Amino acid sequence: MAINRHIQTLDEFTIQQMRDFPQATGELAGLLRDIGLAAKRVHVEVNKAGLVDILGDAGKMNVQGEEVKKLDIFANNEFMGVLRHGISCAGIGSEEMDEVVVFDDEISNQSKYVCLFDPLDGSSNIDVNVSIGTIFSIYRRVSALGKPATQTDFLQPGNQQVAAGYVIYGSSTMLVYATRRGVNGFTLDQAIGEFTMSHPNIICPSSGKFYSVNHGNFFQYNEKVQRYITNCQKKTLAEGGPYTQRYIGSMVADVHRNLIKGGIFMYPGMKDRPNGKLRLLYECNPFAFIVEIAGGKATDGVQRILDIQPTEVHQRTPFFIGSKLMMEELETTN
Ligand code: P6P
Repeated sequence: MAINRHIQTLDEFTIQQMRDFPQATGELAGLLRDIGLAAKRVHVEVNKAGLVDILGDAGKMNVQGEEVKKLDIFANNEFMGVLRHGISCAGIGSEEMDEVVVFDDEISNQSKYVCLFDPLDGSSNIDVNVSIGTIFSIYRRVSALGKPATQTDFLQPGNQQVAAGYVIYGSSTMLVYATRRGVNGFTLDQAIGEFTMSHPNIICPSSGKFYSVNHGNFFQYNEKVQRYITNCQKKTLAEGGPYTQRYIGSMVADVHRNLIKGGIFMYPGMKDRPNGKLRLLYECNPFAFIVEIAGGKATDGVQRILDIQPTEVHQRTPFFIGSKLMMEELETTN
């Protein structure tokens, strides 16, 4: 008998995906459900951040030399906690931790996957109530099962990702994740406390009218990037313009908007920071995977983000991502 489901929850969807692959062990489905659980807990704290003394800097500096706010620490501990106590993850890397954490217990050592997280990206926006997000990346281990995960498991190129996703804590809380089968978005229904399918099979429009870049750094960018930005400002109606410049200062929000409506997001290298600001492993790779599966493109200005061979967990990269035709126009700008 066909079960008539108006709206699928994230858990139901991951289980249905598993049913479509009889050989699946259910570990990936379980891992995604664990991430969904931690995201719900972070959602609760983010939504009351203005009410309790959880705001304000924790006083610590993270590995990036940035002040760490208490919500960053809470989010990091939540995601690490559910994965350490789950059965699907052998260890995690995180923006908030200097080194990767290998769980090294009997169950975790048998787990097939490792995860990388930016537990709360854009946290400098917490105090002014701007949307922030969690970004995650999932790899199949290359090290032997039954033993602890190794650094090599975390330093795989982005084209080896099994799944990647993000949570955006905005006007509503959404979890979007991609596997090679597609990109799907789930909105948190607080009435039942479940992420429910709201954006099935997300496709990134081949072009758009939004370009996202920090204009304050304009004269730090190379001439090619400056020329592309200037061209964006000059787009006529006949050329698909006029374009709108939208830069929220929270990458999850900017890239999410461009994924849904079309557009391009840029965090270029600069004269004093040739590798830019964004991190390859837990910011750029996950979004590059998601946007490519949805039909868009992502590069470092020279090569495909997903083809970069990482050498360290917190390495940075210039980042250009978005609609296919807008990315190709950037690439052909001389
Ligand atoms: P800037 C937030 O700190 C972040 O990592 C991204 O979410 C955001 O896109 C970027 O930095 C903003 O950086 O230098 O333009 O303020």
